[in-house]
Amino acid sequence: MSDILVVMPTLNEVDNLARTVGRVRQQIPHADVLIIDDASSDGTSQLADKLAADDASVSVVHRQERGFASAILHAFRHAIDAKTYKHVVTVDADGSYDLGTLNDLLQAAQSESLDLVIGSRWVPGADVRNMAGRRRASSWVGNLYSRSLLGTSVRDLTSATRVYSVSILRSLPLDRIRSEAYAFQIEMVTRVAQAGGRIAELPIDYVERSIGKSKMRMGDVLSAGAKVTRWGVRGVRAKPRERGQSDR
Ligand SMILES: Nc1nc2c(ncn2[C@@H]2O[C@H](COP(=O)(O)OP(=O)(O)OP(=O)(O)O)[C@@H](O)[C@H]2O)c(=O)[nH]1
Ligand SMILES: [Mg+2]
Repeated sequence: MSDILVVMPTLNEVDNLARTVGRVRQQIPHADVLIIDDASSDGTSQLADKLAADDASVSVVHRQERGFASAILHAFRHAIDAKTYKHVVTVDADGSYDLGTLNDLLQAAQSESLDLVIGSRWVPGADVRNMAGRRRASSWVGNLYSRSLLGTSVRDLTSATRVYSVSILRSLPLDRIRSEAYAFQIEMVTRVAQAGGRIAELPIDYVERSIGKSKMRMGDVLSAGAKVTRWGVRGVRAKPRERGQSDR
């Protein structure tokens, strides 16, 4: 059994899933891959079952509920409960992030005992292509705003390509996390930092998805902005908590 779990949430990614699973298997052949599909209507569910039938390291969870964050949280709990995993790698199925450096992220987490390694689009060395001006601006401004308010130096707080140590996940109050989408990614960085986790960013190339539809909406951007503002005003910081200080 592997000590690495790669989680891939899917919602209608039939044209992207097999390629993305292939990329992951190429990069980290010894990892277990967990696809979490929320009743996709385009054949993704059936394709995921086929990929799992053909490869013993791939498994699928079929859920009736919806939610990107709850899919990732499901995998975190699974990794903690299994007791054999040391790292959880999160990847989108849509192929936007270049997974050619996934093994570098994992190696950094393993060799430098990091608790969160972020594949970052906004550090030197990363190449971001095909991203419409408005999206680019909103990612940039959103990151700058969140970074200043939460007091962190992380430059890509919303990247979905990450490696977490299971030991840090175990120390987090996962049941209390209610954010979705971008806010969820920002909250995870904040929680890891508060728990004293060691965080690093490595550059990752990114090409905006060309196949399939994005599930993220303008509402997700606005709700992340509102949440970060609320956290900032309440004094939430992405920094190690002092003794006796509550986590919210
Ligand atoms: N299980 C599950 N997966 C989801 C859900 N919503 C999105 N996903 C998957 O999560 C990943 C990220 O979703 P995207 O729509 O690509 O969101 P994004 O990458 O932030 O936005 P884009 O930049 O527009 O692609 C993809 O693999 C989706 O299929 C959901 O409700 N449940
Ligand atoms: Mg995407």
